[in-house]
Amino acid sequence: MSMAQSPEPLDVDRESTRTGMSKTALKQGFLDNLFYIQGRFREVATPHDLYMAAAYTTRDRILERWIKSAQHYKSNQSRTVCYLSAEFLLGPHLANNLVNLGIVETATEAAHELGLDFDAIIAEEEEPGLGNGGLGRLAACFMDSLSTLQIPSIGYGIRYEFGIFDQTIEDGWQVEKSDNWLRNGNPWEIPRPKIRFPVFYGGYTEQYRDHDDRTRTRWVPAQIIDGVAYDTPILGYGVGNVNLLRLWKAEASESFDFQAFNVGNYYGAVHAKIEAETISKVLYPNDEPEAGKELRLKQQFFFVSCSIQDMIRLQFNTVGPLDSFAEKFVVQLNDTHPSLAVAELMRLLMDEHDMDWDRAWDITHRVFCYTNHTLLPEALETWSVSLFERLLPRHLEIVYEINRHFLDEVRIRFLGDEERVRRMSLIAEDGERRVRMANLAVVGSRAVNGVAALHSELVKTTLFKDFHDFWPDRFHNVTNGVTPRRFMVVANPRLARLISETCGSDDWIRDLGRLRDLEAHAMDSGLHERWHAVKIAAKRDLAAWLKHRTGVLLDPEAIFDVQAKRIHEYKRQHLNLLHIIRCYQRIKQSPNQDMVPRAFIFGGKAAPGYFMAKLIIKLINAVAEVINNDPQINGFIRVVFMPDFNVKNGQHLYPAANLSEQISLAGKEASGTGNMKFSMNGALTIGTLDGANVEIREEVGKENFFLFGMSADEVGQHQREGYRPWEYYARDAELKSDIDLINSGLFSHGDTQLFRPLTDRLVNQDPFMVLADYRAYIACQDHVAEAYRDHQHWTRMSILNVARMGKFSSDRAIREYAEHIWRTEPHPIGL
Ligand code: NBX
Repeated sequence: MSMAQSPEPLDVDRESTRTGMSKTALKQGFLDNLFYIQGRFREVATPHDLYMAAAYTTRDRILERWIKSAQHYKSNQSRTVCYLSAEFLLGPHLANNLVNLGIVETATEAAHELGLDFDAIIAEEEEPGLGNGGLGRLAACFMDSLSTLQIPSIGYGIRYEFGIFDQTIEDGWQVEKSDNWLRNGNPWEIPRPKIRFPVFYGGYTEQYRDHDDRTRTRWVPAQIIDGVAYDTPILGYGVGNVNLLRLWKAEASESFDFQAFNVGNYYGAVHAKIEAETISKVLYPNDEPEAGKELRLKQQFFFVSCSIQDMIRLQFNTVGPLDSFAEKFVVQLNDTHPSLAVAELMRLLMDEHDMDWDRAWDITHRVFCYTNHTLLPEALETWSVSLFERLLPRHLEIVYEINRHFLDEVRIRFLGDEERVRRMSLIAEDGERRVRMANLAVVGSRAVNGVAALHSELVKTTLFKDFHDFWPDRFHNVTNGVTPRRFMVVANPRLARLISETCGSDDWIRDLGRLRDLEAHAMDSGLHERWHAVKIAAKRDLAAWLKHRTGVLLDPEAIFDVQAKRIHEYKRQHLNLLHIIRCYQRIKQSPNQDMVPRAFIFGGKAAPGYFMAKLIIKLINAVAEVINNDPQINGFIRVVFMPDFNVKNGQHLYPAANLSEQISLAGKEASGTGNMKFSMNGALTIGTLDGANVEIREEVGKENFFLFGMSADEVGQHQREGYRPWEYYARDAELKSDIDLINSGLFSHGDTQLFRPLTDRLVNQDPFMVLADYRAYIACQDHVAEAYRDHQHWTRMSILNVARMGKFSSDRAIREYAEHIWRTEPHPIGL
């Protein structure tokens, strides 16, 4: 960090050092914060001190807008969207907030004049990794769009002390390191020690007679834990609106505390405190398959209970009586993780606020809406009735009662169809009795949606077919979107600048449909040259970054072929690997052939307990080691695994990609959002007709998309007819030789057994039909290589991909939720 001379004292009044947007105000604000918050002067400040001062200087400017927004929303009694999500994968705040404040240039100049390395300050921020992948990142994009569209909203979730693990690669294997993201403090959050709610667990319920001699139920818990609010402001782009992300931290209770149970037992008291705090300690790192862990159920109830209690408090503070609760609030359930909210709102309305069942249910089922993110059966949440009863005895009674009312209605509609009743029940009765959280979410909500057109169809025709028969109007589609602020403006400033210059305005940043203006220039050779230069510059940056972190050197002229997402068999990273091995064998067989150079880049974490996914990472690294060190290959193809793929590192990847791998088995990827991020940055997609790929292809045009593989219908048909992967292996000599090469030990220093679990699974079971799609994939990759030779044409396709991505802004998605599902209005806050 270069440390220039102190600037002359600056002549600004105190007020404007907190809120002023001028360069002078930013400089003085920064120096003040460095001094008064970090307690440092310039000459001894560490890079982290500088980052903290920059963060506080930025936050100061957001807080003024935040207070204004809160005042406006309160006095207007605005209808509020509450987005309940166990995960918010925010990514670094600083650069994003500067973009949304519109002061990137001023701040850059201010830093420069202070002799500071602005990029180094931005890079200093450790991201809050409070999510696993797509679902958590979607919640973060939605928060950005809610603020930008000026819709009053609160995101509710958990303030995990440890987010998703940091991934390192050792000897080719994934090794997990704990993510101690709060270690150096978090300048973006404001603790609210007085916003605190008790959360009950365990114990029993009992009936009693109230003052009107009515029979009521009360829950006598065995444990009470407090949830304390930590607030992070979420600023919209170019608007005065700032919404609230409220995350709950678990603490030992003040009321039900030590004195009562631990008189004279100091050690026990401290132990109780530690136990309480474990609830918000760590994010569960498994994405799809459900583990059914008690602590996870406790986490879910913890944040749900705090959030609903907070909403009731806000109702009393603003509107008043609870009767209008469903007019004041709409709650979106991000998957089933928060679906206990249905039972918790019923409990609070009845047991704490004196309502009878019918009134409470009338409110409850008008408040909730539920988004489904997966069809994979192993990912659907269920909880054993015995665990549920032990932890949440009152909620089990309420779930039973909801079920009784619901199944009575089903029986009346479908006389005698007990099989249907069994399928739709909130309780699974085959084997150990379990609570079906997805059924609870559907029954408790007035709207249910999938996250891409194909997925929403499959939701209606397969997963929730019975429910769709029963309530056809309840089902909707809202195709996912991502925020162009983070994934274009922050991640790829060069491209953003070029687009604004070409279109003559930066309106596209808030209205992504305006990217269409690029189409008029798609044939312009001047633009082609600049477009190509922007891509090459991003590829150089990424190459330098990867060289520094992995030692692998990539050729910026090569096709950057990228697959970055969680490692999962259904996403088929191993199909990509089979193509790499095919390229390798081809070069070995005819070393002098004219081939287009390629850099194969992977990124993604595997769930720590998912053996097959971890073996895929090992195989990627093993193949990389052999190919990258084979002198005969001579760098023609290179393979590299980017360690620790997260939001921050992803921002290096999207701008540099030429080819985006979206190759899941059709019908398995609900939407995908990485597909959108790549395409917005000018990568072309090679993909199946899965999730949002279908709609991306519709938008960009089929001539600008590399399609391969079976459709979801064909997959279903093939499976019904009986899928026999070993026949593909036996019949296709190249496929056989690629798999055999893995088994030969070439990639494992002679160990012929290491990758057997993977190759045996492919040949004998292949649940995601890698072998069935192999031939089509290889053929399609050959088309990609041919197309890349024609630089002009490729660049034109790249421009058209970006020009036609308007639909995939999260602003469009949020507008659809607001109009069709939430029925909320914008509340603009002036600047
Ligand atoms: O949600 C993902 C889907 O797989 C994507 O297709 C989709 O685009 C995205 C947003 O709609 N699901 C996902 O990321 N799930 C999880 O991360 C997850 C986390 C915890 C858990 C189950 C799933 N217990």
